[in-house]
Amino acid sequence: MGLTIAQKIIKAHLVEGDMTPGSEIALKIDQTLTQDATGTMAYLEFESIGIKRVRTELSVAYIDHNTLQSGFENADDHRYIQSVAKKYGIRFSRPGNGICHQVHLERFGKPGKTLIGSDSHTPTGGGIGMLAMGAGGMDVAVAMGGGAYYITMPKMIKVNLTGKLRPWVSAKDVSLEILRILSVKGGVGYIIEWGGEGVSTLTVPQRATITNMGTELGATTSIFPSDEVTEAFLESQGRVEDYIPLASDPDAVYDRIIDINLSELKPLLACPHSPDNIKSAEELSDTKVDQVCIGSCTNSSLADMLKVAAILKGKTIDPSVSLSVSPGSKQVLTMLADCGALSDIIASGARVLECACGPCIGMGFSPNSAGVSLRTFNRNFEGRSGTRDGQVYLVSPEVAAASALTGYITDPRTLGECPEIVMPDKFKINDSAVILPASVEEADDVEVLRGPNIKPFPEASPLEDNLTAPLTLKVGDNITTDHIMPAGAKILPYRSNIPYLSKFCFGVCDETFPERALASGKSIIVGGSNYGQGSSREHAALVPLYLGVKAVVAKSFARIHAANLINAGILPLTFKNAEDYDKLNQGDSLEIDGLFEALKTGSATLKNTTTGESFELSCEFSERQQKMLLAGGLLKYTKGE
Ligand code: MIC
Ligand code: SF4
Repeated sequence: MGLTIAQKIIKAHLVEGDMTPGSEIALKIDQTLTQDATGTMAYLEFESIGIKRVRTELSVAYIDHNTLQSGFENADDHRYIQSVAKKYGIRFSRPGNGICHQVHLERFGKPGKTLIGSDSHTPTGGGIGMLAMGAGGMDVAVAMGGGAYYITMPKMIKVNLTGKLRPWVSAKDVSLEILRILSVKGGVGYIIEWGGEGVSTLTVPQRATITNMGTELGATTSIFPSDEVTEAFLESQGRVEDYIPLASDPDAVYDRIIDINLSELKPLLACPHSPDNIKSAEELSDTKVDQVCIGSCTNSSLADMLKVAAILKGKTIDPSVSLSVSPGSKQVLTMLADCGALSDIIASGARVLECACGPCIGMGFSPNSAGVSLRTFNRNFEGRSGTRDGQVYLVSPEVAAASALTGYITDPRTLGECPEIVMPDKFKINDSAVILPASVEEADDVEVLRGPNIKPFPEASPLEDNLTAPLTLKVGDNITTDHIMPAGAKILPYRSNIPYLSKFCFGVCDETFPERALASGKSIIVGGSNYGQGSSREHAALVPLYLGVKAVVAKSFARIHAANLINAGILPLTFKNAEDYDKLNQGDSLEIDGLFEALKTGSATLKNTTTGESFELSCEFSERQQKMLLAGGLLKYTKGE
């Protein structure tokens, strides 16, 4: 039987397990990336493993999230990451060099390689034919130490593309269309492979926009073939030697095939507060817009920025709109400046922000109260913008620029002819903002610089056979990690200070939770389906761990968050009958007895001692996961404690 592209890369990197969908497999990881908001914790964990130098082909530490430096905290963390990178053999991408996924695509990604990153949008690398996955910091730490990365062997979806995007319609609209078809849970357990004759019409940055937002589908990752378009991109980045062709076998088997005709797509938006709440721009054209933000790892390539500049050229944005533009990398910004497009953006009235995540993670540029904000980003979860009642819509750069000019949600097709942009044959290469690590000989003398904001991280105690604890929080479906552990300018600087962060845990849902959980000592959380969707932040597990959470019982879990819970030593258990969710109430006293046996049989009984009812839970874990849970998490398991 033929293989898909992803299956070929998996086969070439398989170190344990067999490739039957649903079973656990272990993969050799060629490259890792971290960003600063998850990186500090990942490097603290890496240090605690006690290895002298990373064992990957390439590891890069990016600084792109926490760039505000409104106090010493971020600056200290940056220094810490820079010194750790120097000591342990990791390249350090300085603040200002750009968003990790954009820079990695430009300078480091290689078709056919495996990459894990402590950021959920690592699948951006699938645009260049990499098997690139988001992971928790601990998993990245272990991979840097040469350990394998464990996933459940995914099933395969093929999206068969035909036709060609029409003027004013963009790769972002392809992402929004697949979200409309599949929803934010539709990709869970799958790798999404993009194929068909339409693929050759898409550039690498367009492909990367699409694989980037595969994360919003819950997919393990998304991937494109590596073809002449990939080769041309690598050539223009001065690294054609990294090219290898990659295609699926003609008789490759997919679990599901979805057809999308690119020629039929139109400009779309994801409405508040979910990336799968899709409407067309023409339907929403009466909606007044207060703010427009262009950038993020989804839409900050040179081509996207040139398109925006061409739309804005010679015009002024509507007086009621505030527009921000954050180019994705120093390379993009430099080339925009060199060709004069940056001047067109500035002259239109835009505020040009640094090459970083910026508003996407609530680092400034929060909208006004109840403000309508159009963003070329990938997530519009409630409160993520920093304004609790902000109304965030996800859009393409074309819709963003058009709407900034008119002050209303605008279908850009109403603006007349779409301006043509000319892409250069060669990108401007200057890697001076990537600092190389010390040599093996010099590494011992490098001192790791720690600031006072770094506090020890919590570690779980080994699993106990009986868990008796109150239900301290009950939440609904699609709870995101932004609900569990919010980000934003006020909180992000404390990512290496779990005790401080814990005060904000579940703040969007219930501000009283942290106090209640601490007072209870041990507790259990109950959730709906797709619990923990969104980011890879392991803080969404470490902070509940600190607050005494021992188990989360949900209808289903998002992939990375479930792994983070197990890594932290918290039990993710699922209802065997989803209706049992309705029979539990916040404040109930719960008991799960015989956990050691339950791990072996895969079934546990949850007793609600308040009502006297009992429910069956699925407690199915691989042997490795069982050992981790028994030991009290991944680090203890890895160190053999
Ligand atoms: C995000 O987009 O939510 C983030 C911020 O990039 C996160 C990582 C983090 O929380 O630090 C992600 O996507 O994994
Ligand atoms: Fe940064 Fe936003 Fe991308 Fe996350 S989604 S990596 S915050 S740009």
